[in-house]
Amino acid sequence: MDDANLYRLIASRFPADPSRPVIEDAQGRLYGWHDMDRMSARFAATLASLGCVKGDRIAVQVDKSPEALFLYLACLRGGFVFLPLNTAYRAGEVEYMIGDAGPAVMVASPAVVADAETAARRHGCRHVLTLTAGGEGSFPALVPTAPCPDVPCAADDVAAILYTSGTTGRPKGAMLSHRNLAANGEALRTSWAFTAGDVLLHALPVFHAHGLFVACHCVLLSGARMLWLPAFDQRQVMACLPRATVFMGVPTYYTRLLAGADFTAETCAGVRLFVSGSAPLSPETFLAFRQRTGHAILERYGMTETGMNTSNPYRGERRPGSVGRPLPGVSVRVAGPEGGILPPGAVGVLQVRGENVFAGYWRRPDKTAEDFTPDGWFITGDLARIDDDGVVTLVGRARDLIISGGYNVYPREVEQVIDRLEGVVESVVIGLPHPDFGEAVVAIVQARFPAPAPETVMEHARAHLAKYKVPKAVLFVEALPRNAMGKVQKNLLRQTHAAEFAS
Ligand code: MCA
Ligand code: AMP
Repeated sequence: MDDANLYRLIASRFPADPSRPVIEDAQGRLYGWHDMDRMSARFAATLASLGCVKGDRIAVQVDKSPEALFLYLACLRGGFVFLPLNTAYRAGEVEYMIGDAGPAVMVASPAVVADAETAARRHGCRHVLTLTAGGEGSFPALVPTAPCPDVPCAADDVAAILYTSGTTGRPKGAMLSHRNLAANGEALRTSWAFTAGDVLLHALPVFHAHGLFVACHCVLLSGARMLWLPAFDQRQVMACLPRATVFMGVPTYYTRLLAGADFTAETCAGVRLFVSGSAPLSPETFLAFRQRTGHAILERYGMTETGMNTSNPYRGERRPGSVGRPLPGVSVRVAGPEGGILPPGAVGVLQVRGENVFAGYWRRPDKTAEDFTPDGWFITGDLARIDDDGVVTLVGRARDLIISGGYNVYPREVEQVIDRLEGVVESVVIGLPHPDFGEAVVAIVQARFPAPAPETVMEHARAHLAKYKVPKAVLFVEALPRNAMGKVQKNLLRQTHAAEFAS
């Protein structure tokens, strides 16, 4: 069997001098490629010493650190399945995912380890260990008793499971294979012209596809280097940008940078490429950024299940409001309501095919089957049109989904939580335009007397949901507007309250 382990591919791209830095953290600490190789080997050996074997899931809910990345690479090396969890998830959200995925080991930050232990006990996860933002904790303190496994993998072996919510409100684990990750990483590296001379300013979280795969794989497959910030902080980003050649972010990062009067063309003098994705980049932001800096932000489009599908060109016109053409190896088409394929210019649901498309949802063959056409295309749920020249423009979503600051929020999940609160008759959750987050989560509540205060609704949501899902406003109505079928008219509510966050 050919070894398709993604780590093997990464190792083949190490620079000739492996002492060259691959990561520089916010404290100025340098980590060479050989340090990354040694640390990931040690972590893989630690997991093997704990009894983990190929295919075991390793749940990781930790703050961003170089060690968090090394733990991901350790999972690749050992053939373990990396299962990253957002540190914002609350106990109930984590418990569901742990119960569903059945990890053998969980590595958690000290802030969330108590919840992790409770979930682990209930679901038979054998080991819960800690990893701090400073790279310390009970996991790195373990001394391995086994050698680094360095397990050969088939291309279809699962490398990672990333949970992504569904319209039902229950997250599903998207299984990404070594082939999926390698194919997408290579497509991005070549399309965006990464070389060993690049310095990527990395400010994204590493528990989602954007920060973990899109950003890191471009660097790890090209021998480049990263300036590794713990999170997006406008001041820190401003301070580091002059040393970077590439920056990637969600649209909120760009609007926040533009909000600083001291953010100028000079700040970006050494940058060759700004990439945006995860949420729509408004043409206003694109134009304002170009005017201020001279840079046309390159917008691309993807999903957890597929990695990146389309991208504006590295060389050539980057069209504001469009997400460009399919990446090498990716095919796209648009289907009508009956499933028929539509001609150029018509709006329908975008479908995708290619080596980037995931292997299916973990233990959910029913859901997997629902999301693929009989001839094997993945149904994205995004509404799009493809113009004559092959350029894709997203025009909306067939799914009821809010994207706030690059994070997906499924209204049903939030409604279900709010509806459990005493005094609430029914809630409806919508996304409204927001100057910072693009869209903000808002709850429209019909309550009985005495109605709970908006702050009580938010408090309640905060206790059960990650903070980014908590409504930024709670509005009360006498009755929810319904159509003849009795269905709540969300469009009407969106129109009525469109100016809620107008600045
Ligand atoms: C934090 N809060 C948020 C968000 N983030 N609320 C709504 N939307 C958010 N995205 C909460 C905070 O907990 C806080 O709550 C309050 O809002 C204000 O916090 P603030 O300090 O402004 O937030 P922040 O910590 O600066 O974070 C905002 C952020 C961050 C920098 C935009 O959310 C971020 O880095 N987002 C990137 C998401 C991402 O990587 N997405 C990729 C998904 P309180 O006031 O109550 O304390 S992968 C994907 O989508 C696909 C594959 C793709 O195409 O990339
Ligand atoms: P996720 O489930 O977090 O992987 O989010 C994937 C969704 O993010 C896609 O289905 C799109 O709706 C949205 N998305 C990603 N990139 C873009 C973009 N450039 N413009 C608009 N929406 C995007």
